[in-house]
Amino acid sequence: MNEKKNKKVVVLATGGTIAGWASDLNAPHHYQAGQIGVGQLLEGLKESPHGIVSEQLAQMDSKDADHDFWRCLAQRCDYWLAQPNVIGLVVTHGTDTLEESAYFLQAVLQPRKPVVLTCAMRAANDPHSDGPGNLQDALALAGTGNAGVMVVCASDVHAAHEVQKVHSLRLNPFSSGDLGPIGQMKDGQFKRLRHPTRVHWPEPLPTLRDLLEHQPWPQVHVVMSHAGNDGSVVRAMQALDPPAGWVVAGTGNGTLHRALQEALEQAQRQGARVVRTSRCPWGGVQSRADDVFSHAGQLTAVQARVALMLALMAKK
Ligand code: DAS
Repeated sequence: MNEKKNKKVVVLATGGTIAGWASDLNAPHHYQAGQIGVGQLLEGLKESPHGIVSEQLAQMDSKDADHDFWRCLAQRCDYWLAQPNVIGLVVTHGTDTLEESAYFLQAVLQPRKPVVLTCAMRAANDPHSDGPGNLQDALALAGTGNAGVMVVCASDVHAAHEVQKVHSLRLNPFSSGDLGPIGQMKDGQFKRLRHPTRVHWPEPLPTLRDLLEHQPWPQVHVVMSHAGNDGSVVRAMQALDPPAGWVVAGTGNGTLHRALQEALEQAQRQGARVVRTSRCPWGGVQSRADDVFSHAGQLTAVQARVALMLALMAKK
């Protein structure tokens, strides 16, 4: 076997639209996510210069991702990344929580090899499916040696800590904001457009062992500030089943309705961590003189939820 084929790219399949199946091709947007196996996903792709190993980790609609799924995903990524002949990983994933899984994997693994998440917005048997092209790009990107967790979709390459799903229907639903993607895939080649912004971890990070020792993982809820928010959701949860933490997606520069502010200050007095973010997709939040909560800087609310949950599991 030639030297290149000794080098492996490992494909970890988890479901999503890329594995989706439309029962009626006259209405391909009516499909079930997570229906076909990783072997079928890989059929019909161009010959890869590297060997390919594949594992079916899950078959789910990623809206249902949970902490057990993340525990399994982190363990299997960690295992394969440690194999000397593995040069990179591809994770096929639903688009809906892909940004959360990407941020989580970057925080926990900080890999020195490529870990590429990819997806599709059309089902596998849709005549215009985008899955095969995205998967082909992901396999190529996983072989480039670019360290870190990345997302590839519609030829755009994003850094894990910069990407968000910003459109519910578009074939290219992801964005890295004003700076744009870090690169593009063209004919199997990675064309870098820029380097990612420096990753800032606002909280201490746990080791994988810390994560695996925690069962269950601490619950961190997200609440959004909006007109008329009277803080009742926070007060109800604090009375019923108080979480370890709250992330609040505030208006503008992370400002909160005063009733919500009062409810969260009470929650903080009761022992919950509270982190302030903005509900605006970009710009993040800056610290303010009257801050009573910590803030998550440039992180989105869902990224801040991951960061806070991980911090609560980090060994002091
Ligand atoms: N519901 C979506 C998911 O699995 C389907 C997709 O876009 O992948 O996240």
